[in-house]
Amino acid sequence: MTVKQTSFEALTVDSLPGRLGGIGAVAARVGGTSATWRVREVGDGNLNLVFIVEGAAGAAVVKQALPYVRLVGDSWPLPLKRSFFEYHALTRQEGRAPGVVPAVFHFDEAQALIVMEYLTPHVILRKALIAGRQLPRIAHDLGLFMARTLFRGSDLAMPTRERKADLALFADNVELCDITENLVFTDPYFEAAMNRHTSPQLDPVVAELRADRDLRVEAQRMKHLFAAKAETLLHGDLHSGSIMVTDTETRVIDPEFAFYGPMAFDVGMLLANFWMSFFSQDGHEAGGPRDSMRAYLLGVIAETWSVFRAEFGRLWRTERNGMLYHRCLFEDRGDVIGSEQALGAVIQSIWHDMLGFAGIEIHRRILGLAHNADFESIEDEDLRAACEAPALRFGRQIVVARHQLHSIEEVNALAALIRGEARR
Ligand code: SR1
Ligand code: MG
Repeated sequence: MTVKQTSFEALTVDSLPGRLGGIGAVAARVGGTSATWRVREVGDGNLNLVFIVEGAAGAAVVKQALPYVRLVGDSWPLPLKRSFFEYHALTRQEGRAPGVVPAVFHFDEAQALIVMEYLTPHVILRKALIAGRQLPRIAHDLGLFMARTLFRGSDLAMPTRERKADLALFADNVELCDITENLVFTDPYFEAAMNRHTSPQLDPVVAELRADRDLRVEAQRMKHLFAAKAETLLHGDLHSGSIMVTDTETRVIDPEFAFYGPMAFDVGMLLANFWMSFFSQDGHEAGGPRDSMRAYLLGVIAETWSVFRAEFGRLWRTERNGMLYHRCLFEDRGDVIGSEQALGAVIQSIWHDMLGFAGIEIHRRILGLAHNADFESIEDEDLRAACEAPALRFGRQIVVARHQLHSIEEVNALAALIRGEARR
């Protein structure tokens, strides 16, 4: 008999079948008796436990929050309620961009656990890009996902009472916002205790960046925007480790950082991770040159932005039923040109903000606490630093000069130029 656990207790590989075997939605999905389930803990993220449970009928993933940051340990407590926000974000994302996020089978708030679809044979996008795989669908699928979730979660589309209620709900995701506010926007720009970087190779460029007044000012302007522009429900942590892929499917996972913030944040974080992959490819050439991978990544970046912009425009024309840019001021009085002008202004503001957020994401992954495997898996530290230094310089340029950059092709050309100069 399964006894319903009321106070939080972290699952283990051994306790999981007994604890979840009596939950109908889980038992039906996995099948057989829980005593025969095969359970593995596979979490390699910074925060949570993740189990894969397999049985006679199928499999499921069980994700459980821990009351602390897994990466650091129990010296850094973190509330379990992030699981609540992840669950609610998943349900909203499913409604706004159907079929992209994993299906949820069961949610237990007290145990901070979500039982969800096991995605197989999907792999984490970051690992695929490190391995040099060129996924044909990611730009299209992710451009659509971002446009749909960001547009449909905003006052462009939602009844404003509903959006304000949702904003209030997610406003309590304070501690995860606090992680982003500090680790992403502040710590990289001074000698914060938890920072680390490839040293001594990067020391000169790190000193240069931290001495850069314009960069510090612009980074804080971006942080101000992040904190103050409660525009839409963000994924909040949309990097290539939060995406699972096959050649034919792209799925987005892990929205525990969800909150109402600026649309450009998700877009900037995602494109930053593609640009980091671009700069890191020089460190993964043991199996042969990665020129075609670099060209592929710049193509992915351009296509993601173009699909995002096109889908955002389509939604603007067909689903703009919220209180912003009301049709009574434009289409209803025959002024389609005015509506298109307003759309252009909204896209332009996302564009410039996206570049600012992207540059900062690049900096924090090289200078802050939470690094990414694109660079970290390059064992030769001289080679790693040779990849990271131009990425840092590129990041600085797209933050500080973001209002002078006008097209994605121009930004990609800048990335190629900065990489080329570093290799001379
Ligand atoms: C302490 S958490 C560090 C990072 O891991 C998560 O995936 C987020 O990206 C966060 O910034
Ligand atoms: Mg995550």
